Amino acid sequence: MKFFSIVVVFIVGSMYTAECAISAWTEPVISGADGNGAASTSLTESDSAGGTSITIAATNAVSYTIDSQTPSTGPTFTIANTGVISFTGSLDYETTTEYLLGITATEDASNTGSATVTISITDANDNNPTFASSSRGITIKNGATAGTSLATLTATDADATSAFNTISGYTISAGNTNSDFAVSNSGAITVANTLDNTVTAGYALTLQATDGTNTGTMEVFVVVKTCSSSAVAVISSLMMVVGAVLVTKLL
Ligand SMILES: [Ca+2]
Ligand SMILES: [Ca+2]
Repeated sequence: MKFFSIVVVFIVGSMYTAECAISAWTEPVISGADGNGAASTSLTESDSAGGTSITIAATNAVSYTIDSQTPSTGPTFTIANTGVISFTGSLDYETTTEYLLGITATEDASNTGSATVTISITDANDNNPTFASSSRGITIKNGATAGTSLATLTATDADATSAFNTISGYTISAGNTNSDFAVSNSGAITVANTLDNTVTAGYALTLQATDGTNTGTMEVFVVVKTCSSSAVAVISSLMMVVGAVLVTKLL
């Protein structure tokens, strides 16, 4: 009768080995980029399938199988008879932060051993800042002076850790004719120069948010209207701005 101890950290060296051809798992070996000789290791969610080598070893084992994967969703882990673990699919820290693999090592039909390998997933900056909507139209009074508020538009970031999800700043990356608008690091857009719709009647601002590495954008269509402008005229002006942008992009 054979008996193997299954523990997260494989402390099995001297236990229940007398009858076993597979005397025990060796000091579990996890080699490769993440190798540290322990029964747990980590992958970064940006690691590509097949790009990372995790190897375990059991004394006298000639084959290995993965009997269980928890959770079973997401990538599928496989193990070769050499003990090399790989996966297909992709990792996503925002979905799953840890996988437990129940692994059996086999020498022959009557000599097996099992263990659990814990694979922790670490976060990567794989999500861009995003705004609630891709575009927005805003009207502002003709003659508005510097400092007048236009709008505050903020972005969010789906990465799980603050190192990767903090919006560090906003910029107006396009469409800011004459630098007539400014944006703060909190997404507050203000007038920078007195607006004159006889000079510039509308703007198509590209507002950009960054997490320090990745960026996300939205379009802000601004119509500078006089007080007497009718609703129809304002909408017409807004349509002209949007149309002009679309034509520009198509060209
Ligand atoms: Ca991010
Ligand atoms: Ca992430």
